Amino acid sequence: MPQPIRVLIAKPGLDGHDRGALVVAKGLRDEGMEVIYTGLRQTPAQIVATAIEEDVACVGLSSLSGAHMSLFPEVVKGLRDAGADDILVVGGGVIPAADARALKQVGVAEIFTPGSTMREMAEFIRAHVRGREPVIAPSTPVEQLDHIGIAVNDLEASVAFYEQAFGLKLERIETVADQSVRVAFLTAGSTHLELLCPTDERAAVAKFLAKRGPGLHHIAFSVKDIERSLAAAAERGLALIDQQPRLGAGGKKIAFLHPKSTGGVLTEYCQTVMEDEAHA
Ligand code: CMX
Repeated sequence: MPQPIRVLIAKPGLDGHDRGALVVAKGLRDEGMEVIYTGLRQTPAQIVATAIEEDVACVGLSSLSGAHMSLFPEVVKGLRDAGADDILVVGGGVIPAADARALKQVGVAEIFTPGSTMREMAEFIRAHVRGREPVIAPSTPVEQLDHIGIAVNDLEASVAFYEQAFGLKLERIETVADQSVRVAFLTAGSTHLELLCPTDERAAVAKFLAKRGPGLHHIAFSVKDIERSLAAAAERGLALIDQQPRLGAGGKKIAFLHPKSTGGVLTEYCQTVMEDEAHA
């Protein structure tokens, strides 16, 4: 497993405001990085020492005091003098473009000004940390188990079974033309069962029923950004059945991962499509 990137967020100098630095620390953590925060009013020498001691791959300097032109280069020089110039240094704050250009010339890899997104910062760091193992972008964590798919031969009879045996409530029945199935969704606490019945003998579910008989067919995780989750899954070596999302039940975007790469369990990602996106 690739290790997460370790980042030191540091506040050099006398600047007493760290809200921005804390937001960046949290944002990079959400991007899967391990973030250490120095606290306020650090000297460049303290930052260099902490970066080396904590074995970070990147130092993110934040300054709002206007002293970035002296403090940032001191950190770069300190790392170089200590033989740790493989540590990537980036900076952020209210920094004029001319200063940013000058800082880049002395070894600050990038300057992020207000308006830069967390994604931009994280992607820059991932792409530029040096001398380490290649780093794979983390998957966005799944939101929740959206449903469990169960292949059935008779949809109505199976709905009645789950209603009677377990008191589940039928939410809706619909046909998913793209997958050649009729599906019934039953609410089961905070998740759902999706009963799947083929409408066509060439359907994936028909093949499954013929080979294995009725039973557990797949699990589905809801995700925030399905394209990104697919890209991250592919990067991790998981086999994608769908390279691009398709239209699934409930008008959601769906995509499947092959069971041979997910421990024998056919796994689906699904993403609710926003109203405005659906009508675009
Ligand atoms: N869970 C676990 N393993 C499965 C599986 C499933 N649901 N379906 C097939 N497999 C296994 C088979 O047992 C077989 O394993 P062995 O090689 O060890 O025998 C292997 O996968 C290949 O199976 P296959 O019968 O030859 O079937 P295909 O390779 O043609 O297709 C799969 C398998 C998963 C790629 C195909 O079913 C698929 O594309 N599924 C995704 C789409 C889908 O299932 N849609 C229905 C649901 C739609 C919805 O929820 O709306």
